[in-house]
Amino acid sequence: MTRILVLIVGLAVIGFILWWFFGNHQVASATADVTDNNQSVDIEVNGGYSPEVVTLKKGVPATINFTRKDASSCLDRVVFSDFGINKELPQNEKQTVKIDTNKSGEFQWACGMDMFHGKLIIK
Ligand SMILES: [Cu+2]
Repeated sequence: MTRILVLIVGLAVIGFILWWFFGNHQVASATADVTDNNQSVDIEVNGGYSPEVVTLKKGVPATINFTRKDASSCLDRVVFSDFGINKELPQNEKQTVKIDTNKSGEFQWACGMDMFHGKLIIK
């Protein structure tokens, strides 16, 4: 009886450890809402990007709306190097970035210092 109890507690502890290390690290991702011939996604910038992974539909003009809540200057620019975009993000203001979706693939975006990253998936 005691052995079964120990086994159950042991499994519970292992489960908790697995959940702690792996369960919490899910990356927030979003797929753009497509309306007519346009798709858009809102991203909150606060100690990083939320969502951090954005999926866009190929060939549909896309806009990504960044709103920076974070006061630090670290995140005050957003850079899409593959698209030649480097835009200022004024605090608490919605800033729209237009993305050319004619080419499929995975593209990174980053803060002005290349410290925080997000990923764009066009397919
Ligand atoms: Cu930075």
